[in-house]
Amino acid sequence: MSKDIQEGGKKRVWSCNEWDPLEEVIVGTVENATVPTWNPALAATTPSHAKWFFDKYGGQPFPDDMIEKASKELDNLADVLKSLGVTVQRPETLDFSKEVTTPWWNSKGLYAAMPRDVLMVVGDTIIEAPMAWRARYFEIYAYRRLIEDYFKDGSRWLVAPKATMSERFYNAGYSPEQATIDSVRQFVVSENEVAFDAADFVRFGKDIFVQKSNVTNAMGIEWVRRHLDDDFSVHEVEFGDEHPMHIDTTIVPLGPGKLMINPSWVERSQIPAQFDSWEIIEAPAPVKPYDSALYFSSDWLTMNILTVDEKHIIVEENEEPLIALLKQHGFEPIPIPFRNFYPFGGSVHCATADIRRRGTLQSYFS
Ligand code: DAV
Repeated sequence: MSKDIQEGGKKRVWSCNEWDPLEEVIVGTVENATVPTWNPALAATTPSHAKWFFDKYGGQPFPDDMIEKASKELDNLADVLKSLGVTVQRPETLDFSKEVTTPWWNSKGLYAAMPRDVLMVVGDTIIEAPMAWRARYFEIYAYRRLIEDYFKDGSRWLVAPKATMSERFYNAGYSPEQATIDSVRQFVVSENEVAFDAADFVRFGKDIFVQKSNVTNAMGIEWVRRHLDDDFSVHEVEFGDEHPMHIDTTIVPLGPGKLMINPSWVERSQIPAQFDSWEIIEAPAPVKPYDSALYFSSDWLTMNILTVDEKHIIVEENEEPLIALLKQHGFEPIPIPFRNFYPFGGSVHCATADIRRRGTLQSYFS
């Protein structure tokens, strides 16, 4: 990689980690969000208490009041970011209620609420994730006009191979009740085709950590590894979440040398040796009760924060123990209301995707 590229130069697309000063970001939208129908891929990670929601609304739009309240919070997040000098882009709204037909299956769509899941920027390259839910097969097209603009402005652009998502893509024998057998984690995605969501990766400059999950398999990890420049190393990690999907409520960097961990899923012995000299900070328990049930995620959306720079971190305003902890560690948290977005399956990290952060490509591990 040339020195110019290592330093980002004047590139519009450039982001190497989670904490350098944010300059351009995509904020998702819940417009036209459609509730998926219950299926094995969804059941692998969705809390069982939430099944009634999918039984009642599957195939229909999310209830209007949910959309309305979450939209306001997303618009406010966009405004807060703009007030901090960050350029904010929003995806196009697709008709997610439209059923699509492939040679193997039919499905409606989901939403364009979580750009973090579908694309990631590594250096000057945008990577489109292939995804692992049928309802998300065409989701990336909500971002295509933006990506085409970024490409015209000099970005590199990698599109991972789309799986068929036919029966062979899923493990027919997978059961969420038997997610670990003889100490070996089981997943609903098979190893027959490439699968990954971008949110199973977390970037620390030249080192990128990734977990296998119910949407990310070994082939997916290997695909990313082989397509990145030699400057990058992709390290696989495994933690204690029995039903993993996306790493951004498990380990979350707060800045160079500071890693926040989920104390209920991460044993100290599971933290890779690279972090031996890092300060490990345990996230406080989520603040309950919630205004609404969480249909797609665990409670740990507490940890799903957005670092704006090495000082400022956007957090959900009710998460007071987290806010206090961040202050104790010298950060200046920026609390915003975001609880009405939670039932869509994420918080501010999921709802955004970095396009540009100022800074250079570095190694943060000795
Ligand atoms: O904690 O259930 C949610 C992260 C969504 N991107 C969890 C993972």
